[in-house]
Amino acid sequence: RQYKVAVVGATGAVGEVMLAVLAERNFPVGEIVVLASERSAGGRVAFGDDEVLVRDLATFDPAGVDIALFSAGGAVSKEYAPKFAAAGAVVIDNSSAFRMDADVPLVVSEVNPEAVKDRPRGIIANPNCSTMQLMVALAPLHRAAGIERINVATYQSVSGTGRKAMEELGRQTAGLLNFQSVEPEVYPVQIAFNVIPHGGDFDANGHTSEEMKLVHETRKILGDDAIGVNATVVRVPVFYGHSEAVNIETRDKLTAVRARELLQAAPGVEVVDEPANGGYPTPVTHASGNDAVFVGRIREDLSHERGLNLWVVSDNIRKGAALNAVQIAELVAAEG
Ligand code: A2P
Ligand code: 11C
Repeated sequence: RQYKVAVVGATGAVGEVMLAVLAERNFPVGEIVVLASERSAGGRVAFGDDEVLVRDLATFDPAGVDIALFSAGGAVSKEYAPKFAAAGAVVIDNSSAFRMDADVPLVVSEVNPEAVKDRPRGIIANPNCSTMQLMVALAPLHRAAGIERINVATYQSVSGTGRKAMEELGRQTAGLLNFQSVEPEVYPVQIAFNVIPHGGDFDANGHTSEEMKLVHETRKILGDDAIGVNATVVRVPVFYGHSEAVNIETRDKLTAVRARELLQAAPGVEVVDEPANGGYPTPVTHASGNDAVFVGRIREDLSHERGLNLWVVSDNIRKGAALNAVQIAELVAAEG
């Protein structure tokens, strides 16, 4: 069977890769519809070897769409995803709009694929990128040894913020190398040659929304509300690929050797772990443009008997967003 597939936010950093991944993986697309705001309607975007006309979401009739991949921000999803679902489409939503709703499954294809089936609203949520890669790496360890607590510091690339943020990093970098002064626009302070301990919005307790997504989404995906998550989210001047320094405390002792074996056998994971120069994954050398979640620096925590350290790197736009959304579409298509 062939599907009529809509990509909402098709001109954005994630939408562009959703189209590329659909084509790359030969998803059975009978007809593709690419949607964005009226600002870019009338333009064209690439889909495989074709160029497709961008249409205005506001005036598009969703009748007949089978599967809709949304990545145009939470406000757009809140308004339009229910309309697409009401018209009969299965909506796979990359925004944070529905992730924590009890009647919307939150799915990482390697971790809880069975959850796609239970979608009373016709909406399936795609996790946040930093949670996504963490889950691919930690689910096999959780199953084997029971994770009680996760401590994570992230090093998130600017593509997570969108196209304007990538342009800002490029512009500031070029400007500073040419002795020009630069003004921050997308981020509150300069991102070039800097690191910013801030992702999303602050809450009353001083945590950011990006940090709280790691707390709540982790528990929902692993189906375990007892897991403690302590997160610090940091934005770094990297274009593609989020990195995470992760420390876990497990119920049962997990040696580094056993963890490495579990991860080597885990779907979606690639272990890169030689204690030598370059024997670890980085955004530039491994993650950018690739599908896997790369794990290295696996070692036991000298300060805690059941503690383990890991370094987890993945392309936030691919596995962290577009690829997982397409993998969810594949799960839906496999239902027949
Ligand atoms: P547009 O190019 O027309 O602004 P990014 O996250 O990289 O900034 O991309 C955001 C995506 O969401 C873009 O494709 C953008 O389209 C789309 N988008 C933003 N606001 C709307 C809207 N109100 N209606 C439809 N698409 C939108
Ligand atoms: C980032 N993860 O890197 C983000 C952006 O909840 O989908 C995506 C926001 C979201 O900033």
